[in-house]
Amino acid sequence: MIVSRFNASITGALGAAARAALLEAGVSGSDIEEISVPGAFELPQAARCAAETGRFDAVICLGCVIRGATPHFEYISSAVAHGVMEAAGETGVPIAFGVLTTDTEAQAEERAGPGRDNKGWEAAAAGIEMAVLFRRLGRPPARTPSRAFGFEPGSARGQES
Ligand code: INI
Repeated sequence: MIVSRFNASITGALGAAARAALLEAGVSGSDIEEISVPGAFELPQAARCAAETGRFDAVICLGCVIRGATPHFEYISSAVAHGVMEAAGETGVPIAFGVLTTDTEAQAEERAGPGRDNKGWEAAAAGIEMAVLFRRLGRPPARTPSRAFGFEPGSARGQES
């Protein structure tokens, strides 16, 4: 997973929830690689780079953009969403979008709290589901040794076919 350091208390909570979701799904801790980037704007660049290595069954992008007084928010949010979609389309690797775009810090905190409503958890669950789906559709597993999701299709709890 790729975690942005901007608004670090929020993104740290997203990262912890994403990791918990992966572990609960049966992913081994040693197969989860965490990559840190400065801000949300850098997420798609790092996601593309990670996806192109062929080592990852899925990439999970986690960040938090909070609206300020300038149009900066719109530029970053839009660039990140488009960049993630483009990187996923062009690399063929599922890339989950766990980037909060909120008006206030309080709204971000609400979405980064404990439990399965945490958007990091949701992004990790989406990443797993897409990786399993791609495998079912015939995509070969990530190159070994994989440091991503070391699971076989259907082996993750809740993903049995
Ligand atoms: N990056 C964020 O992840 N969230 C923000 O709210 C934010 N704001 O508000 O500026 C932000 N800016 C940094 C940006 O993502 C890049 O790291 C920076 O522009 C360097 O490329």
